[in-house]
Amino acid sequence: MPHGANDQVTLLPRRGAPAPGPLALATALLAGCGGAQSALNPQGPVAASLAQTWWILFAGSAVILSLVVALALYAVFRAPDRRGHVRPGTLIVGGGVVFPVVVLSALLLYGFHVSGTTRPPGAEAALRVEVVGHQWWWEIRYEGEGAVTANEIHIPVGRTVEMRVTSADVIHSFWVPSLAGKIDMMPGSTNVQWLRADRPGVFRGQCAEFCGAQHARMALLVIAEPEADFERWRAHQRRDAVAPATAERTQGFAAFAKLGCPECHTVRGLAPGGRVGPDLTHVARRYTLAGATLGNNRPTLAAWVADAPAFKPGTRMPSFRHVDAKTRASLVAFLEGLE
Ligand code: HEC
Ligand SMILES: [Cu+2]
Repeated sequence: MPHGANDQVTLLPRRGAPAPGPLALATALLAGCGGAQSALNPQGPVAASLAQTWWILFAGSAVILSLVVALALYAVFRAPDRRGHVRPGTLIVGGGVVFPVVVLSALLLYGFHVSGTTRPPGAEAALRVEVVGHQWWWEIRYEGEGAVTANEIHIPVGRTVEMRVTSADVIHSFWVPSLAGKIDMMPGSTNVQWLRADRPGVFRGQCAEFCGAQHARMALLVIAEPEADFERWRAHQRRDAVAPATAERTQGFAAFAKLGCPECHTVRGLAPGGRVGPDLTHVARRYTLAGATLGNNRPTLAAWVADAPAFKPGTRMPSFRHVDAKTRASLVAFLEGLE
């Protein structure tokens, strides 16, 4: 794997690193319960009610497991002539019929209640965001706005957001554990999910339906920010790209056109059309590249443009290794100008 790939969230030791001690391992496992991508670290109402369900099921299962283990130990260790007072009939009817009926009915009612809370408070709310799954990145469109981006969803804190999800190719699944449950992205139809972030923060999401070789490198970020910051971001995203301002960037733009990049990528205002790959109009403003698996900075941008398949074997973006270094540098300069 090229250096830097997937360096965002590293729970497992790198190959060749010394084996972690038990303490380090426990810390790593516990860290899995917090952080930017955990269903047990809810940051909004939908995720909170799902997390509560998780804890209730966990506690209930723990109680029932203890009970079963206690009964098994009793059966094994109590002398046969002294366990006569637990009658088999009572055990079968009580433990095999009455108990499950009561517990499962209670869970069913609770389940209805939870699915009620994951529905939106009212249809009025919504900021609508369309998310289209691609192998292996996310296209993000703000309804009626002309704002299109990739792998990075900005939302205002405290506002209900309607995610309308679909797919351009195979089935994917949209999952941002800190904010909501999973929802399938199906080609040819649209599924709707609601979420709200109650706190500002950056939350990581991950494709949750195996979608091909690079499924594991199909992540995204949700950036929840105060309303004013969000509006500023959105106003900026709506704008077209500015024309290249330096000689190098102008060369880079010419190379961009000549090498066929616009067949797959749109740069609004300069090179409209392509939708095979991410919209690059404001690519320089994004935190990450390539499905939130690479930080967005000059070395990673240069490495990606030179040889994308080295990072994501199987990607539709071709390698541009054959292009001379100077032309590639001008391409990177052009992309860096797409603020
Ligand atoms: C045949 C289609 C195709 C062509 C041609 C192509 N790309 Fe791409 N590009 C893609 C796809 C698909 C992705 C998304 C890959 C992924 O993350 O899985 C991508 C991703 C990118 C990204 C990362 C964007 C982000 O936000 O993650 C950049 C930058 C980029 N391409 C630049 C270029 C440049 C510059 C050229 C021309 C030299 C080019 N591409 C040519 C398909 C293409
Ligand atoms: Cu996927």
